[in-house]
Amino acid sequence: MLYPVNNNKRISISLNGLWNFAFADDSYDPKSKIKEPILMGVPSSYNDLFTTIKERDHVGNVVYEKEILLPDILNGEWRIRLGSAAHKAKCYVNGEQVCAHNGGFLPVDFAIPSKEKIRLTIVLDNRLDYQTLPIASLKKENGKEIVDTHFDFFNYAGLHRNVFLYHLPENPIDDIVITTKVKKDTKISYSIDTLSENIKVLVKDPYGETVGTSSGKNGNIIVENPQLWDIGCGFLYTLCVATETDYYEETFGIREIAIKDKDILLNGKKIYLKGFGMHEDHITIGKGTHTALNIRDFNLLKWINANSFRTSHYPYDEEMYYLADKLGILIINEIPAVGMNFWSSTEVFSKNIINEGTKKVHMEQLTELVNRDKNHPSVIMYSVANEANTHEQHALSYFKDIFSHAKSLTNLPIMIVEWVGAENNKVAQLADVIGLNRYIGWYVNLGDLETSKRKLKDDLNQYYETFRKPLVITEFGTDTIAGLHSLPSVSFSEEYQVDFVKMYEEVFNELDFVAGEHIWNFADFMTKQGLTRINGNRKGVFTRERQPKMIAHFLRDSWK
Ligand code: BDP
Repeated sequence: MLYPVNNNKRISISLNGLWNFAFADDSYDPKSKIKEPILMGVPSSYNDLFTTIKERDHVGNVVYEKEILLPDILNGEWRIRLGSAAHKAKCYVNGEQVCAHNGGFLPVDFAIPSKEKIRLTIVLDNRLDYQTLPIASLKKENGKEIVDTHFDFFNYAGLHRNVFLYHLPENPIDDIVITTKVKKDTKISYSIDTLSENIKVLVKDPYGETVGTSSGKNGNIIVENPQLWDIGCGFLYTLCVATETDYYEETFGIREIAIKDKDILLNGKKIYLKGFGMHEDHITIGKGTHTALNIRDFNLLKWINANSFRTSHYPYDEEMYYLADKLGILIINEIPAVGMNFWSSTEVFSKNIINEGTKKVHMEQLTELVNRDKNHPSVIMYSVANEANTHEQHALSYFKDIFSHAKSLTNLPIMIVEWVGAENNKVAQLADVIGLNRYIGWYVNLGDLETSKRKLKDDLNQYYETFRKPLVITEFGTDTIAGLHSLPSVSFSEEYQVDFVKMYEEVFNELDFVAGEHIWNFADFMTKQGLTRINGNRKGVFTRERQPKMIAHFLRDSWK
């Protein structure tokens, strides 16, 4: 499914802005209009727009509603596209259900079966359980339903991303897939999904010059002396596809990712990842997207000399990928398979808590993710899970299926992000690159960086000895209160964050199989309330307002 655009054949109209909204129970009937609507801003999480805990922590359904007069065009098809709908969505047109979707971090796209005035109703459900991604337990406590999340970010919900009304011509171009090979003569291969027979294709460089042409649904185009897409150099070509009825331009970069022994190679050269695990998280709008805030984040990534980030712990808004494409930033693209451990002795795979139903959802979301992001040069690998209980015997059969499904969708390397020690890990062998989250010196050995250093080095060495794969340290960090200083450094101070990261980097510098470091986290972010969370997780290198802590200056220098 291609992103909605405006051109000589297509119309795309933003439905962002004011919507009608209501809290609702399971008996809500979309046949009639919301009786006493609350005004709501889209895109945004609804949670932090309210002033009471009851509204902020609401569990269950909410309703978004908008009346639209469709422009008078007879041919073709009007469609709606929600950038995401957290977490489960049922979509109605004039009270009739037209679509249902499970998963709050990927697009929902459906046709409108009418050509006139419509009432669009989206019923969203923020309840999560063991057969959703992310994973949570749905419980009743003190007569109230609660979503006991097994992940460390606030369960924001709402229409988080851009909403479009868009029009497709008859026999539209349904999809375009582009792959590139970097050889002596660079080859661009494309395949186009459409019912049209007469298809013309051309490739333009960023200056608008045509550098290759072709025709037909599938083909190869050779570009002489291509400019490669690279770190800090987001050189983008455009594949322009024209049929009798439709036109679409899809940007792409010419680049090749490979894994060789302990190294990650971009265009045949070894790279070292410097950057962060991030979150989509902002004051007031929660997980809502905003172009200006996205730009600020990219400007900070550039300022600090980062070259990459992981979309911990779910796919981000598409604009983040377009910005990364343009700016030459690398992305590890993660599916929301987070919370697959309960931080207790409970076995989640072996006890069939996470089961075939979960696996089906996991696979469906991987398919949707790769389908959405396949043409972004910034995406260099996919992460299939974060901190699952991979020491359990049954985790192996679960992840064998997940890995083989991921491999059937993409040629890019597949990562799993681990917390389990190498000696017990049953799954990491399946990955092309292993992501490792480590908090030695924080959750264990707090304050003792000397012992931590020894333990960390042994631990990483053991990982490499066991699996012989490149290792990216996908999380390490300390909660740090901006403005709290201490000499000598103690936990929660800005000095301790610097000493901790310095020690980790000293270890990484000694180990050539460490292919990258992603600090946890880019910025402070909101979590559920908890005794180890001071109005959220404070491991940010930047505050939630996107201002630097002391560590940011250290990293800027170290990553130069
Ligand atoms: C890791 C999780 C991450 C948490 C982090 C932490 O992957 O989501 O926020 O720990 O504790 O276990 O800060």
